[in-house]
Amino acid sequence: ASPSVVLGGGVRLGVSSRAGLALMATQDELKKQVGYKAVDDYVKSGMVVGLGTGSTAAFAVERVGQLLKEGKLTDIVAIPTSVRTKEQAEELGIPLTTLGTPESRFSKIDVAIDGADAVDPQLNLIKGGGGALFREKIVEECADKFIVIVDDSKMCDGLGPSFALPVEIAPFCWEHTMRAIAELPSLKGGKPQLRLGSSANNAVDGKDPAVTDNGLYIVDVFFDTPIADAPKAAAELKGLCGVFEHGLFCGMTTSVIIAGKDGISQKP
Ligand code: ABF
Repeated sequence: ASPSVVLGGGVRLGVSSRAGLALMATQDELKKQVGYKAVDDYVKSGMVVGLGTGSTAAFAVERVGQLLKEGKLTDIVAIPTSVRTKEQAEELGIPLTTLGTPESRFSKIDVAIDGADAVDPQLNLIKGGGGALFREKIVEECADKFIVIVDDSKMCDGLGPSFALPVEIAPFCWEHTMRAIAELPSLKGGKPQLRLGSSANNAVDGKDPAVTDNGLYIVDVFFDTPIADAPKAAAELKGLCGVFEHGLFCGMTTSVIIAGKDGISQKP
């Protein structure tokens, strides 16, 4: 994918025709199906719920709000993974908290529901196309269950070629950090590129770096071939000075709910 057409991260789809718009409508329907199913199957009254970010997760947030309003869910407290999601949840009247509250009840999350940019056969993920990867990761690590919701376009044989890997880095000496990322043995062949835009929440091409909710930059690493060992790459990235967080989510997924033209499936 060319970064010049990207909104957020390494998005693949170009939509300029009627057929393209129809495809988007279909994909939206698939996203809604998995978003609603995840909430219906996994969210129960009294739970602390991690709310993901992105167009698929937005349907899960919508469903939580809907069920609360109808009185079918009660006593829910939610932790949003981005400013965008916080605003959506507030509009829907979903009670919110953060991981930072002293009440022990909120130091653990019952279930987190979120989208992904790519899912490999081991259910490792690339996330962060929307720039919210740090808050997503910390919330989802605290969750007893992490439910991933995707349409089938996100499933891949190996992470990398289908969607660029986002890495959140400090603005200070960012060029140095980007070079260090390019030199990591486990990311061999990866081509890092600074994400541009006015902000990670409303990324558009421009000459300023995109800035995340944490005030940091994002580097998108583009690959022609799959990352050979995603857990190793995750560890090497974390070892780099200047890297705050990265979009490899390895060994975190409880289950992936996948919507395709032939219906909904789930792994495992
Ligand atoms: C979040 O939203 C991100 O981790 C991921 O980048 C993105 C997926 O967005 P969408 O559901 O809009 O494809 O889950």
